[in-house]
Amino acid sequence: MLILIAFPVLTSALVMLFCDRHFGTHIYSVAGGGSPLLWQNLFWFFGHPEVYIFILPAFGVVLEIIPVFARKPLFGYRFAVAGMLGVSLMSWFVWNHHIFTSGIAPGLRPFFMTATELISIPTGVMFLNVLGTLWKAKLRLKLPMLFALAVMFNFLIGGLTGVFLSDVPLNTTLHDSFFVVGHFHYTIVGGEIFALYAASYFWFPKITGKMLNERLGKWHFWTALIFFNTTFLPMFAAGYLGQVRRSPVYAAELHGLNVWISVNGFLFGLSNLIWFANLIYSWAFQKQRAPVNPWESRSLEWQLPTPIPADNFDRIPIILSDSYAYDDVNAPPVAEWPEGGYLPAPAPAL
Ligand SMILES: [Cu+2]
Repeated sequence: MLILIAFPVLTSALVMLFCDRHFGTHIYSVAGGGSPLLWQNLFWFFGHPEVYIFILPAFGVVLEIIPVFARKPLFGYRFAVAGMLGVSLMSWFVWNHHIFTSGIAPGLRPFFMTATELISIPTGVMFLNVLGTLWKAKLRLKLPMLFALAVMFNFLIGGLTGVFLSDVPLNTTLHDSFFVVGHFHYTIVGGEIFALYAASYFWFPKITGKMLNERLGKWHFWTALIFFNTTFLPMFAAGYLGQVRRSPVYAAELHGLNVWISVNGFLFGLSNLIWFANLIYSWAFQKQRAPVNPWESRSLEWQLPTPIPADNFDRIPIILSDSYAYDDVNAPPVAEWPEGGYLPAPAPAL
């Protein structure tokens, strides 16, 4: 829904930009009576929902993985769904927080400040879902779970600094500083890229029929988590001390901090090579086949054999019990297929 509404706005803005550049119109240029602020408004009317277009699938991955490894149903499933719908709706009423300092009417700012602070409530609901699921659970700390927990850790910092930045007095001070860069990367990299890591370790066995190597995965996890944080956490300090972004000029007293950030940024980059190496090694060179359902997930895709048949389900499965009924030892299998079929053979030991 967000994509359907947001992208046409960006496309229209780009068409008008194209006309300005090539057909002599002045939609955005002051010289011809146009308004550059119109571009900023159109871009961010697309741009803020866009960050939720990124993060909602990442939340979906995390909320799907955590019950499997906590062996409990997702706490407050309906609230999680309501939270996602709430975020989707509210994401249309916050875009001006990107342009508080651009010369918009100051009277507009309290509305967008309040709306932005309110959107942290449905986001916070998803933290409650995760905490409630982890509560008193016996965790299986496998790689997908470690990365899912890292998403929650990183995104907590990303989300809280977002509340800081939505506040107009702080925003006008911290605008275009490294504080913003740190906040952005805690959400987009610490949240979404880490969710991509989690998803890769989780679904790799179903996609390729091979497990990702556990030892390489542990190395990837610890180096990525540590170097991600040692790169981006100091950015909040650098920004607060006055380091602006998009500038080649660093104040002398911030030299040490900036060098630290650069070195750790490269180390974080290198940690991704371990991930790539693992993907290639495990897929191409590892002989051992993965079990059909290595994580004992109750989700439907794991009830299919590996490799997944061409049409996924050749017959519509009959659902016998809840996909999240991890706490019910007497729960029947998730699904059965009429006239037999896809229920997997018992998983061979790893
Ligand atoms: Cu925004």
